[in-house]
Amino acid sequence: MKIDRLELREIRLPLVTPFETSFGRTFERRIVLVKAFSEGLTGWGECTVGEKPFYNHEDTESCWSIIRDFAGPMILGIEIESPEQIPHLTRQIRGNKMARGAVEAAVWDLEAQRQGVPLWKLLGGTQETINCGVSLGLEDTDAAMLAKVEKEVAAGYQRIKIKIKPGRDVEMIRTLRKEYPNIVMSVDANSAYTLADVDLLKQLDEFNLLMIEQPLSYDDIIDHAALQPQLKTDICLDESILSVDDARKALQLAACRIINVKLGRVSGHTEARKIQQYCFDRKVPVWCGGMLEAGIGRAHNIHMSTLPGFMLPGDVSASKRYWAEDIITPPVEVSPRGTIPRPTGVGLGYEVNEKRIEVLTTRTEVIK
Ligand code: OSB
Ligand code: MG
Repeated sequence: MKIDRLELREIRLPLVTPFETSFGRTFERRIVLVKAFSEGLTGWGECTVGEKPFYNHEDTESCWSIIRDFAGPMILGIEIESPEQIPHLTRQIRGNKMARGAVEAAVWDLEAQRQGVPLWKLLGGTQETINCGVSLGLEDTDAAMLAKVEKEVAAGYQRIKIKIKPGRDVEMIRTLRKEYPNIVMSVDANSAYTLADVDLLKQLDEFNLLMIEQPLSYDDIIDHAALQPQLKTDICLDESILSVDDARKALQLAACRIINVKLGRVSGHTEARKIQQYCFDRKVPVWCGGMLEAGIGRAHNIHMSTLPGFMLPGDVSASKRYWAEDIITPPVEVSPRGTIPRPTGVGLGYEVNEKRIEVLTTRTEVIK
């Protein structure tokens, strides 16, 4: 197949409730969508980048220009036999993986449609349903956090992840654990601590957490390797794993025992699948992370999560937790057992609501 043209769109989508991490609060998303055209078919990708370069170095604006000026032109008009060629075609671009991953995602959707199969089948997914957890943003009070935990436990989610930061950590988790001693619970620090905080982090061991996600610097593996042996709790790396090579290094150094795979952070399905395979071969669990995606990104996450290495519940939750109305139909729904069935339709298996996207669009650009 040859990609004839790409259409870039930026949409604005307000969150139903603000989401706060240790690096800031998000009220409204600015999302870049990529629509790829080939032989009468169209494929969709969603860029998973944040509005500000606070999670990683990329932002909505940088992704727009990288796709428009570099990643887009590099894949146009070239005979592509498999979407796995996309990382190779864009290899001259250093970093900027979320931008490149969005383009790759659109081509995977296209190829699945061209073959007339659901994306999970093309990727090699084996799981019939995926297991879902939720990520709960920071709250100023324990009471507010407790109310959120209560709601999501009642909804059936299989794992509750709590964002933490200095001052909102040990005592808050103690309060939550008192009310919910037996639920599967984890914490995510988004790099809010340093090795100087090891005594504090050790105190989290008493709460029987499934994992502590990214306690130290966003670009660190070495200090995490110094921290892991001092903790009983498993460390999960998110921010600092950008490739299968990073996963190998982290596991060789025993810097973590679990890996969070985010499609954009690792540059797309091709690399995500490699990380998943590398970890699966070593019995290291991976799970699918989230970046407050709208429906297209959420659908890609669902397909990825059917791969056999995704052994722990992911941050793949219902559309309604984030959006009054999603950009796909039907919206993503989670069963009372905390699962999502793999889609049965061709490609993403959800209908992209182009009318809704049109209404939300703040800018469009065609790359030919
Ligand atoms: O670290 O997992 C993270 C959201 C934005 C940036 C980073 C993270 C998150 C989340 C939300 O935890 C996960 C979701 O999309 O539900
Ligand atoms: Mg995280």
